[in-house]
Amino acid sequence: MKNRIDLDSALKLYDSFDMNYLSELSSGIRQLYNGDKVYFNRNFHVEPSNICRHRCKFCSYRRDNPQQPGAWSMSLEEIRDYCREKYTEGMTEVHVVGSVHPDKDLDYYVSVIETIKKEVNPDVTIKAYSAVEIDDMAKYSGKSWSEVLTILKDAGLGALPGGGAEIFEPAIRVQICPDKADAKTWLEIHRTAHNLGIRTNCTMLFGHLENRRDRIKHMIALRDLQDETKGFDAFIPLLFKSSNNSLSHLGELDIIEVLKTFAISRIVIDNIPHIKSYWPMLGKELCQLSLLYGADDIDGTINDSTKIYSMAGSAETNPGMTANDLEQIATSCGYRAVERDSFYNELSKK
Ligand code: V47
Repeated sequence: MKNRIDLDSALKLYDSFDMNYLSELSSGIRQLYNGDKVYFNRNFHVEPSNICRHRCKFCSYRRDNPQQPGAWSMSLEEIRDYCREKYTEGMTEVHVVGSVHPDKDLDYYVSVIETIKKEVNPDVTIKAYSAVEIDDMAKYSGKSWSEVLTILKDAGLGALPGGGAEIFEPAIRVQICPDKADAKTWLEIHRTAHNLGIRTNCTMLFGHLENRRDRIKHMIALRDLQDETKGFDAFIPLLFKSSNNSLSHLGELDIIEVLKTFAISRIVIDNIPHIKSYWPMLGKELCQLSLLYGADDIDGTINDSTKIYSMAGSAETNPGMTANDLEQIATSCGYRAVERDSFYNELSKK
């Protein structure tokens, strides 16, 4: 593609302090892709367990074993009951955020999807399991990534969330999450999913040990894969939250750096249609401001169903918003709120 911003030019822009220019440029690009729309959906999360083999240093959620305070593990019956409690008419997506549980096998992960599918409306999209979890399912079942993804797709998997990407730069990745899928594996699993017709999201965890150059390189790696497969729907910059984890001493980024990161991601990633601003992590105000720096999607209603970010210190301790609340965030910035399904098909107003 011609006239594409490269690493050094993106870095120059990132290093500048012209917030007005960054806002104008990123907003101009978001306008080209998404006009005056801000997308949202109606969804809830299922977090079946937080017991995890991996020891990511940024994670405040994981526990080693069921005996540790704060550990949980849901049976299929508990997942069914939880879906009954959280599902409400009109929801279009269930997002499953798991862990790599030492005692669960592929059959269990298939059953989780089948249980949710059976319990909620069968038209609901199940967005489940990060590439890291897919990698471990393959390892422990002796199957290939493609076989695992096909089995999950046949069970009802609709899309993969973007988690586990963290930061691709090996020198940083080895310090923050040394024992899980490396960058090459993460990208290859998403390539495999795209080739099987499974659409996915992608993320970047920023604000820990990485620098601006590492972030831009991460964005360019995603841009390169998207050139090839066109399988990513949204990029989600995930701001590191520093409470209750092994990187707490790092503190958190200031608002200017966060907004710059949104703008730069919209400018660099010129081929992924949506930049998602995930409000349960950012908080409502910062989410709203990010709409002026390239973001066009604010995810969902959530219905108080995720704990990852509140455990890491997010101000949103019981995250839940109504469709009206989400619409208000968009319209107060001069945008038009549009309800979508998981694949950005627009839904008519109810
Ligand atoms: O990979 C963990 C992040 C991710 C912390 O696809 C943290 O629509 C900040 O991937 N501070 C999992 N972030 C969640 C995820 C996601 C979230 C929202 C939407 C979508 C989507 C995907 O959460 C992990 C990691 O990068 N994370 N701990 C923390 N302390």
